[in-house]
Amino acid sequence: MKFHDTIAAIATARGEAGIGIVRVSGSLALPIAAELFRSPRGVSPTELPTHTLTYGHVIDTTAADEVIDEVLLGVMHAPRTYTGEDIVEFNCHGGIVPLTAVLNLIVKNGARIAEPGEFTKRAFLNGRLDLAQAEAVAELIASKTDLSRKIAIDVLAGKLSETVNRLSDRLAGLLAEIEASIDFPEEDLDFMKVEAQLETARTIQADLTTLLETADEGRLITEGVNVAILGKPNVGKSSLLNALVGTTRAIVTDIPGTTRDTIEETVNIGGIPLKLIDTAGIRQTDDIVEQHGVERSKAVRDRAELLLLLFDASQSLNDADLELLQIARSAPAILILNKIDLPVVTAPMALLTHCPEKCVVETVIPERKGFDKLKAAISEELLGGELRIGESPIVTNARHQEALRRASEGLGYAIESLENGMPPDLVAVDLRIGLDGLGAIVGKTTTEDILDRIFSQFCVGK
Ligand SMILES: Nc1nc2c(ncn2[C@@H]2O[C@H](COP(=O)(O)OP(=O)(O)OP(=O)(O)O)[C@@H](O)[C@H]2O)c(=O)[nH]1
Ligand SMILES: [Mg+2]
Repeated sequence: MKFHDTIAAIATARGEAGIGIVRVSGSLALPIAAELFRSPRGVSPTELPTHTLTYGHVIDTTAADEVIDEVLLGVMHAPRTYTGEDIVEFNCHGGIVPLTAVLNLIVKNGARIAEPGEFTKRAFLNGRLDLAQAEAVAELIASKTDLSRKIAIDVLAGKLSETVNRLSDRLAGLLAEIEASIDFPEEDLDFMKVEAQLETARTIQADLTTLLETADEGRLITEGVNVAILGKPNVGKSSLLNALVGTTRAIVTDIPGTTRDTIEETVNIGGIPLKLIDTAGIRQTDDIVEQHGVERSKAVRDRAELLLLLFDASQSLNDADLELLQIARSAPAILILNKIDLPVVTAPMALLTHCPEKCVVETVIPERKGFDKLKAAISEELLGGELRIGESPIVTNARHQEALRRASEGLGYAIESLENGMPPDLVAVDLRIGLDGLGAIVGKTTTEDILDRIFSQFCVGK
């Protein structure tokens, strides 16, 4: 695809840094560089070999050749570039003023400021990346843990697309076979043939399901989970937050009712970003501020995807404890029996009689005693144990999950139709829904407005 305009943007983050990059892509990239850039050797950017860096200055020719910045100019000729077009990159000094000055000169010479994600959109439209790979670029940039980085880099390398394309090819093969029996109807009486088609459809469906099953885990890894820390006053909730975060984020005192408002902090446990939410201790109180805090704790409890429920081993269970145990019976929760360094009044068994299905972890939070077990219990509760990232790709993107679901649904209907001896043209319709779903992941069957929505979420300059 050929675009008529040349786009430019500051590709690095705003703020002060050693370098900052202004990227230009399009047919005017080299002529614009020739206009603005002077090397001491007097070589014009149009004569520079591709994929090289050259030292020089950016000059404003309309202001008596004023030097704007000292730069390294990167020159990359189409088609082996990120966008598939000619690209030049001005490696400037990393401050917003020099960068903006260079960008303004580029625009004055005929480029247009790029929309968010427009470089990557061009890369997609020029066939340099498929849609799943293009989205992985944004996911890589936004990754919060090393694990989400690893997954994104795999998708960028084409691991997910390969799997999806293979599934797609198999489905297309089946569709071709079934369409052939529409054209030659006498053959659809062939029982053996329908059995073989069913078998093929079922194996494709099984592989599709395996891929789809990675999605819940995958989204957990990239998006993280809300984890509420709940318990009666003084049980050690804020101490737990601080210990897991590794700093004194929340105030800890021996006065019950210390925490009044919710405090949130993200930590990485077992590769999953957990948004820990410390709450006010739950009790009946006349203090207005504390009452609001208690209300807020209950609201947090409702939107959390995992509850860490704290109990004090040195005290007997009270009404607030019993209420939490009641909640734990029907919610994802880990029971933490804290302060086991003190004379023990409440034993794990006392909690287990109320919630026999749950895991109880005994801790001494200030000493981090029991933390390995706690972290293992959190991973177990969220993922059912260790993360399985290996050869097969993991789906982390909501759009991909939805498309796979659609594909699986279409294929499911096709299988049903085959089982019930429906005419092949009906089976074909369902198979096409399946193919469309798979095609949407890599961008073969994606509409313009979906593309716009995807790329508008990118940062500027990418
Ligand atoms: N002995 C002992 N003391 C602990 C332990 N964990 C926390 N504490 C102490 O218990 C007190 C209360 O701790 P916090 O973390 O403020 O308790 P909290 O649940 O946040 O209390 P509120 O904010 O009032 O609801 C502090 O003095 C902590 O040092 C423990 O395992 N053993
Ligand atoms: Mg507290």
